[in-house]
Amino acid sequence: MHFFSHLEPYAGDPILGLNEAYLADARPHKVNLSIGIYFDDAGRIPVLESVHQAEAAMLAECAPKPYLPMEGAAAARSAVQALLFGSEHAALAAGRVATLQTVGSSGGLKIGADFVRRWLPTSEVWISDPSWENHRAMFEGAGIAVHSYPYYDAARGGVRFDAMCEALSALPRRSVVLLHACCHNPTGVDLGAAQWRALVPIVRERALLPFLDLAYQGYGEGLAEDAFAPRLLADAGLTFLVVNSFSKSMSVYGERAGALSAVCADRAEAELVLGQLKATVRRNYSSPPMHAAAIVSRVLGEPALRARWEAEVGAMRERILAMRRRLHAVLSARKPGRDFGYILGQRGMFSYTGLAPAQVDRLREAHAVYLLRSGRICVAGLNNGNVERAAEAIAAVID
Ligand code: KET
Repeated sequence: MHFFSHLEPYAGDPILGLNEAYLADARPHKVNLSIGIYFDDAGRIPVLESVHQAEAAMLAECAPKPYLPMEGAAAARSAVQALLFGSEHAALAAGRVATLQTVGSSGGLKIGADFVRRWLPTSEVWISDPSWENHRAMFEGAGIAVHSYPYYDAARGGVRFDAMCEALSALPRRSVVLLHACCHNPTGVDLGAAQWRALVPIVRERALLPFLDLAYQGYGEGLAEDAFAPRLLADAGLTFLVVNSFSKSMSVYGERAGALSAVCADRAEAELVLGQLKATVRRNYSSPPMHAAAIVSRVLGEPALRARWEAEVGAMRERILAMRRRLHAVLSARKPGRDFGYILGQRGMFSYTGLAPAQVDRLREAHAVYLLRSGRICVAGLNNGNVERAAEAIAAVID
């Protein structure tokens, strides 16, 4: 009996599949600019000292491992709230924020999507054009129709802000608008403070539900600075959802450390929301991972570890900026007629190069330089040992 022979073969994931192809490539000089992972100057995924110390203390305690509650560990949840909004924020004091520890921020997106589908069944989702490849798949997978709003201006390397506002102003009421809180993936082009402020009246007047994705906190301008958007929306008294991730900021990708927060109208509503989010978790994966919760609550909660972590995040951000400068210098020297200023202006791990799929394929096949076919490179894959070669290879495929 073949129950499954009718299945369509899986084409593979555009990001994870490329990373696997890179790992399987035997060429020693290969360069991985595909996946959004921070590598250090030796090309390794760092184990942060702050995280290592937290784990050493956990191991020494040898504590039992019960299930966590559906919503996750209380200490991690409140540490997340303080990191996102600042510990003194009025929305926290008012009890109008419901926070859930989730299985990475991907888990938070999935729980949020299922929640929207169940409780706002007529709402559809709008994502930026372009967005992280998986946003569409996740919401569609939850049974929600996904559309896009104008975002990236390829000609100027900026945001099509007027077109974006016009599109958002015309959405059906109660539409969900997915916004990258900082370090836009894949373009590296963020909204400025004035633009975020200009969105507030549109969100209020059209009764939109923002869904913020904050996967790169600390990689843009700084930990507090990168939380500008959730703080602004909370200050404005708006209702919204926000997922945040520690995969990148704590370099704990496989631990699946993330959270989903719902900022609600008042405490009573936040309690209702928390209850239904818990029910959604129970139906999905029952409860989140304990090790992730312990890392997050210790690193954020113990002052010495917290200070160490903040310095480590700052060093990762600075190293990426240094790589942006070197990439820019080599490309500018090789292609004097061209303006590569976009590399310096973009923020976070990614740079949108504008390279066409054929150029991307040539980089992979002829130069063993891996990047997404959209032209996105992960600048954090560059280091002092490979940046010249990668930049020369990119220059070689540009006419
Ligand atoms: N949101 C965004 C915007 C994002 O770039 C990622 C991961 C995630 C969420 C998921 O992170 P989590 O580890 O679940 O908290 N992006 C990189 C890796 C991937 O595609 O899974 C990437 O874009 O390469």
